[in-house]
Amino acid sequence: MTHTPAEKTSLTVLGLGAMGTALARTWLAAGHSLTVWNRTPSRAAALGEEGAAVAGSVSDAVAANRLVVACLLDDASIGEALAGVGLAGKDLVNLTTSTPAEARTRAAWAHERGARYLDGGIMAVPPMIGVPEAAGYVFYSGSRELFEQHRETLGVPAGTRYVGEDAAFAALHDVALLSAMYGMFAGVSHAFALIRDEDIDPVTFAPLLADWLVAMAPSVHQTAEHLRTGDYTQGVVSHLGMQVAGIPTFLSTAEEQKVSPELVSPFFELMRRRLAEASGDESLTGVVDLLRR
Ligand code: FVH
Repeated sequence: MTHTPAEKTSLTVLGLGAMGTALARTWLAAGHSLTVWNRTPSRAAALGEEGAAVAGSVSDAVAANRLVVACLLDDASIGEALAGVGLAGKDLVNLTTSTPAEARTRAAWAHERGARYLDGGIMAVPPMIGVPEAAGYVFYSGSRELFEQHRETLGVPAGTRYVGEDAAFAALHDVALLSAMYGMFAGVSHAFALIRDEDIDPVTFAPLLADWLVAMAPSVHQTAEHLRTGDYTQGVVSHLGMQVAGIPTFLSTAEEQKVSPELVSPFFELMRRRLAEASGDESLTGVVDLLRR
């Protein structure tokens, strides 16, 4: 591994889109010697002025350092950009958003080429990079040895969370958390739609909604405990039977407010299905089992 006099690992960043540029800039600002490459060369100019070495080709960029961080658009662009590039002896850290299967395949692809491999899932948007107070972080999975070796360097732009040797796990954690986020966005959209045509100020309503979501968020711990023990009734306060009995109120309210129930109906349907086959004393955890194919 190449070290600068200050013992900071030198590295290469491939891909200077919004995220790649933010990552590269924090390493540069932290004193790491940096080589960058981007398919469209003009996007590398600013970093060049800030002190990064701008490689003329992806092969030169990869050759410049053992640690190579890639942050391209998608998995296909990684295959395209690195086709025919020598990776033997390299430590490839791929922060490109991928599916779990793509990550596993990409890890095998890197190993076949003689590289060690880490996959990453970024839980941050570009303005959160290099801002510790923003609490952004990156999930990493794949070679633990590689992660431990580069932990400090990888921790410069954002926090790090290593989630296992299986290269797929970073992507899986990433997509699981983002999926939960979209479920929340769906509920929030429905809530605002319900009040939209009334004399209720959305700006006054917003903190009520945000506080309620925060208050309900710890319920994920009970769901996790239920999944671990297999007992979905332990400590349940708001049981499934009661919640299913409340569904007509939610649907009628949507109808009264002239709001489509299309975002909430699928979840209500799963709650009803679970009640039809299980105990009304359960939590909502049984829905997880209904979703598994
Ligand atoms: N930006 C965000 O909010 C999210 C936050 C969470 C993680 N994502 C993922 O990060 C990857 C990169 O995202 P990005 O924001 O940097 O994306 P763009 O600004 O669109 O830049 C894309 C870069 O990829 C290069 N590229 C695209 N196709 C190819 C290819 N076939 N060969 C080589 N490079 C390619 C593109 O190059 P150019 O268009 O400038 O020539 C950009 O450098 C992504 O996986 C997000 O899901 C970001």
